[in-house]
Amino acid sequence: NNNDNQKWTAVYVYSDVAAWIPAALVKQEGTNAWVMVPNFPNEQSMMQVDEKWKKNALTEMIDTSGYENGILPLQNVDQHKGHLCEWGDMVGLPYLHEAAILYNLKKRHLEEKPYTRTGDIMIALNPYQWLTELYTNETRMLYAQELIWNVSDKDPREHLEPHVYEVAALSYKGMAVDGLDQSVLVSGESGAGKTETVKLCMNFVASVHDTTTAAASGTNNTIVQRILDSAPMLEAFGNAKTRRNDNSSRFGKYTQLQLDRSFSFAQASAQLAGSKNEVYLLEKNRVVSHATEERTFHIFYQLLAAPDTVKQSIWEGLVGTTNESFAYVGPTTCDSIEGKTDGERFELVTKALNLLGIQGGSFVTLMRCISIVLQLGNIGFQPLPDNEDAAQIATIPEFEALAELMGISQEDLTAALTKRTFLARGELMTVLLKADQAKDSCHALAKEIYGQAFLWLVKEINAATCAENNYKPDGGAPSSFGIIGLLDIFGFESFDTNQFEQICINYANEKLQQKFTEDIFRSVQKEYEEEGLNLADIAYDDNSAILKLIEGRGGILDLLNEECMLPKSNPINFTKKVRTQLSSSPHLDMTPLDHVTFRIKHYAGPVEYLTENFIELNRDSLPADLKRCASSSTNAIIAQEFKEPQETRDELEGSMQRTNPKRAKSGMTNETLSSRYRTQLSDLMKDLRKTQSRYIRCIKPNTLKKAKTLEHQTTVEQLRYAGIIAGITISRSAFPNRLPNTTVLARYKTMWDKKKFPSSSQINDSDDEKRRADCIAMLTGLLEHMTTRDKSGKEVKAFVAGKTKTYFRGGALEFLQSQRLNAFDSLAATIQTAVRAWI
Ligand code: AOV
Ligand code: MG
Repeated sequence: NNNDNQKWTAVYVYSDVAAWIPAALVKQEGTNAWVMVPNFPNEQSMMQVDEKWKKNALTEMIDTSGYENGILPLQNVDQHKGHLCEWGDMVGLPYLHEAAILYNLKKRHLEEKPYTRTGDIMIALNPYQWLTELYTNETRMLYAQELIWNVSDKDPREHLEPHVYEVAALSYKGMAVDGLDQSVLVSGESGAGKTETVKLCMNFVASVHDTTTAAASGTNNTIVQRILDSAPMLEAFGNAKTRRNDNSSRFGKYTQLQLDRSFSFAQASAQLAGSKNEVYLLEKNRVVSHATEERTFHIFYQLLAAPDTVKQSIWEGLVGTTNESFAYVGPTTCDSIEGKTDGERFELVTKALNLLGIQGGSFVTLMRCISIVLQLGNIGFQPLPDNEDAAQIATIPEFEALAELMGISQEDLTAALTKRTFLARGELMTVLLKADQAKDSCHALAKEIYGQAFLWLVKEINAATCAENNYKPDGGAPSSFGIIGLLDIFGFESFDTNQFEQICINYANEKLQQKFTEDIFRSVQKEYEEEGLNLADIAYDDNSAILKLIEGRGGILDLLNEECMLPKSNPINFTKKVRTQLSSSPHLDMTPLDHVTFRIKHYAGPVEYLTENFIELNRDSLPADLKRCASSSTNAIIAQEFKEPQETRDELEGSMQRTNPKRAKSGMTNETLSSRYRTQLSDLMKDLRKTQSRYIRCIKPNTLKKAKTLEHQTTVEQLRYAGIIAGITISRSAFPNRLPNTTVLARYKTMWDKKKFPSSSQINDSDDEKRRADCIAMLTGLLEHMTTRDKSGKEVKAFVAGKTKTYFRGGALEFLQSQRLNAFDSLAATIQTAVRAWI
């Protein structure tokens, strides 16, 4: 609570019955301290807190198990910390909330156990140290045997530690045995471990492939190697060192592993036959600028660290050879990522590209694209001596090298960089650019060439790895490919300043959250069905209204696209439209802000967006002159990727039969970034909805990238952003607490007045049905006064007993517990009286 600048520290106490309960430490008296547990009706008053005690103990979480009435002998605090109950699967926790989850995760993190389940969700804390014994081939085989082939009769969940291999194995099994396509949705903030987690999943599937297909042909083993190599290769071109992660993915990725289901159905094994990648939102801007302590994409450093002979074969004649020679790269103190130098990485990337068939001429073409980008960064302009408003090239040797590399005449290239042509009233007009505008042209061209080279590479990887092109089944044609999709996508972001990138990222997260909510709802439904419960009770809020605000008809993206079409668009007008036309949305915060800001209340919390760069980034269009010029390059990748559809070309050449005058007028030939992205996300969601999804939520335990360190505040925030808390709220919305029927009977039987509420059976009966009957008989009596009536006058009990578990409505379990404590109190009083009498 930060009110009045007064900091209170929340404390959570653990007790054997109520698990973690938020509480305030209240009083120290001699060796005892009192803890106020707000949920307990009999302890509502707040007493004075001893300062010294508060300082030493408040920031810690304290175990009170073994103590009744919240009385906690101080001398035992330390001793008890080591004996806290720990849950590999948190679904067993009778009280499931932030404190409980946080404590449990922290304890496991310190014990080097990075994975924890909450039901079907796997939480993965980045250990920031390679726990090699966790990722051996033996471990992979253990999870495969237990979970895919069920070699032992034991319930795997009971004796296997939670693991990313568990998720991979269950997906494999779901695909190979149940015949359902699968997806693993990995999310989390930057540096939380998404990319590593996805690679671990891929390795798992490849290992299973190796064991089950020892006799597989050489061709198919090459495909597996290509699939595995494609991940680090995309990292070379799409990852960069940032403040938060030395190997940060600057794009989102959905990899679909294709498996030949017909391979050996009887043995529940499916051969890895291919893969396809879809990429989202590469951060192209990083090509032209990056923060001092960060780097641009790895490949630039790797190429510059390559042996001279290699460099010469690619760019003889280029000006400059070191990082410092190029404005887009510049000096860096970091020349190795994840233990390998840029030079070593270049060798690996070359090998991987070769394996994909990108060798010889096409390797040189790709590397020349990178060199062209490098050289574009070094082109400078100056005003013409006789005209301040026009520019000429100031760096002649660099420019000559660039023109040669691109295979474009110097005249054409100069014209494209320093002039702009457009159609106005049917006539082709030319405007000269100022020096800084010409420099902007260079930046725009560099970004676009890099972006297109990246997309080209993705296409090549797909062509070399997809099963349709490459897989040769050992016996006959494959009947169908099963899919295991692996999604490695940026998690929810909320910074001090949030711009267009953040709204795109958070929009994707809202889409995924919607699916997550649906899936949780479905799993709760399934659990209730298995317990034989009526479903009428589950209700939940989903985030469709937020999605409507962003992507719906007339929503934020529509308004942005409209603004982008206007010749005189500007961020203030756009922001005004959002704030007036969408004012009825409860998710748009209308608190007065400045003219270029609006705030969306996302599922994970409110985010304030600064709209200054929205229009420019959403347009994402290269001026037509540059596009045309690039398409005439002799570099095959650039020529191919910049080729325009004939119709557009005709328009710009001045054809009078324009089909879309508005588009031609503004020189805008591209659809906007957000509309492309919206389509991509909608396709992704369609694909995902055809699969059975599993969730891995990666959590970054600290910002120092340090092992065995967990920061409470940031970890809890991530749990919220990951939707874990929201998910739990849904699954526990009707019944916040649950206990196995065996526990209910064992714990509360002393309070059961059997004469008043007779039961037909004995408590220790081993029969599920009888136990359930006993629970009903007992709890009907104990919780009678909490029974309410719904709108139609129907009786609503404070609990529902299912086949094996009892579900309690809010307050019911707390009430039982307080009654139990009172019973202990009176027992203690009786003993004290007896002892006193005896003394
Ligand atoms: P990210 O993908 O979630 O960030 P990464 O997967 O790149 O994060 O992980 C960041 C770093 O954390 C890695 O480079 C490793 O050093 C370390 N790491 C991650 N997972 C493990 C693990 N299981 N064991 C040991 N170390 C690990 V970003 O792409 O920035 O959003 O854009
Ligand atoms: Mg990543």
